[in-house]
Parts: sequence; C-alpha cells; structure tokens
Amino acid sequence: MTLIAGYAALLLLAASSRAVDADVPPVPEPKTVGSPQAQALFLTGGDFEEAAPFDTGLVARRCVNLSPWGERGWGVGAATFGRDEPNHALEGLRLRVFDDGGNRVAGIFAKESRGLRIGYARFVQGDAWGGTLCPGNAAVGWRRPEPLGVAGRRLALTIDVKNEQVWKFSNRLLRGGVGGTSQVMVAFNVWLSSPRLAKRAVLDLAVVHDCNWGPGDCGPNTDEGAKAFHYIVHVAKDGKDSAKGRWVRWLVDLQRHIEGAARRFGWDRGVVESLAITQVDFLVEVMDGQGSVLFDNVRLLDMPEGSRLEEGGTPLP
Ligand SMILES: [Ca+2]
Repeated sequence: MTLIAGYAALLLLAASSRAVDADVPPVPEPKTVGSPQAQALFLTGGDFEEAAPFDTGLVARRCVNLSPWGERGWGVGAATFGRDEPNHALEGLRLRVFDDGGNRVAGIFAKESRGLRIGYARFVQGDAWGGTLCPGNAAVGWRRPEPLGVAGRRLALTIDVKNEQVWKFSNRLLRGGVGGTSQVMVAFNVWLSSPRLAKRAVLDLAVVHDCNWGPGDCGPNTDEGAKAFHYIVHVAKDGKDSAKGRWVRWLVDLQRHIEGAARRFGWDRGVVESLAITQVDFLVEVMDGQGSVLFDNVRLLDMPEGSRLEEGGTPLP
C-alpha cells in the first residue's frame, strides 16, 4: 500500500469511528480492590483535552523531533535506530492530536518497509538520553518532569487504546529461521535509571505485538544490550492484542514488570529500590511493517498501599 492510499484508509477509519465514539468515555479508574484514591504522577496532560489540536500530516522519510506544546506538554517524534542511518529518517509517519467525536485524542501512524530497519513514532515525556536521534535537531523542548523514584510506591499505567491497523509486510525469517524480519509493536516504554546500574533500562510494555522473531510466539525478545537493558512483555494475560477497531482501556501493573526485569537481569533489592523513572513514551515501533493507533487518558498512577491490580484490557462500550 502506498503512503497516499494508507492516508486515505486512515481518514476513512477516522471518519467511520466518530459515530461509534460519540459517547466520551469517563476518566479511567483501574480495577482495584480497596483503593479509593490513586495519585497521578510524572505524566500530565494525558487526556489531551487542554492540548491544542496538532497534526504533522503524513510525513515521508523524516526524523521528527517536535514539542508542539512547549515545556509543559508532550514531545512527539519519530526516528530509525540504526547507526548506519545517519539521518534516522522513518519511512512514513503521522503524529496528531484531534477531536474525535467531542473527545480530544492522540494518534500515531508509523511505517517502515525498507528491509531490516527498525524505527518508531512516539509521544514522550521525560528525557532518558538528553536528546534525540535526529541529526542537527536533537534539542529536547518537551516536558521533562523530575525523575520519579519507584521505591515505596505501587505504580500502574493506564491508557485507552484504539488499534486501527497493524500489519507486517513480510513473514520471512532470516537464514536458519532464528531471526525475525518484521514486527509491529504498540507499547509503553518506561525508562529507568539507577546510580547502581551502569546502563539505562527500558521496559517495553506492549498492548499490541505482531512479529516473526523466529520459532515460537511473538516475543518476548528481552535482552541486555550494549547500552541498555531491554525488557519486553505483552501486558495482556492471554497475549492477545488490543482489539482492532474499538477502544480498550488498559491497566498495566508497572511494579510487577519492574520486579520481572530485576529477576531477569539479576538486579538485587538495593538496585530495585534505587531505580527512578526518567522517561515514559507511548509508541508504535515498526520493522518491515506499519501500525496506526489512537490513544487517550494516559496516566502513571501511584496506587494506595495494598491495592490489588488486575492487569489487562477492558473493551469500552
Ligand atoms: Ca481525551
């Protein structure tokens, strides 16, 4: 599908969704036991109601680093990762905030079909790296809250997601069938740092993950890289992606995944208690694939002590 055709399909999807979404969903309340109040931390503006509408339009072959709402709002961006790609230009993208039947929501479209290049388009707050991948355009102008220590908290993420379209362009495997060639992931990326860790750590908490890494299920592809610890999980208990074409309210038990990463990478208690969140993104990551999602009501919550969180997605009426 060409970018133009993709754009037309997106417009059709957006138009057809309006009638369905005329009833604005209320602010999400996580399913918990014995937790009357949760405190929102780190992220602000997650319902997008105060954000002026914004739209990059469909953009081809660009690295993008923008702060449409200045230092008080989200940053938006897109890039490819490869060191041999000096321009870090993603093949196709669109980032926007718009009124969807009276409710302001955000949208991400990302496409990359040039072989094994991997890239992303995202909304972001915080700054784990002190810049972006875009050449000559690396300054960070978006909101950068103080790092948030995780010790003594019961942290959860909530978000409403509408999975519009996700597909891989290939099911081909690398020689020997052990490496993937195509993936689309829609995820929270939560970046963590500690003075007791030599590298940063990132949790990829996926609500959609379609890939062919090789034999077996799609993911997890958790590993310790040269520059960071990567911990990747699908947050649905049954591994099922956020349903296509409808809004689903997700609750992610962040504490559980921090503990999971600690077990996987052998971090001791002292390391875990010294971790701080430095950046949270919501992104579409693509390699020989494309994906489009709408999202809304993004929050990082500190739940009252003793809260029992039911992680997963609940379709909205
Ligand atoms: Ca909203």
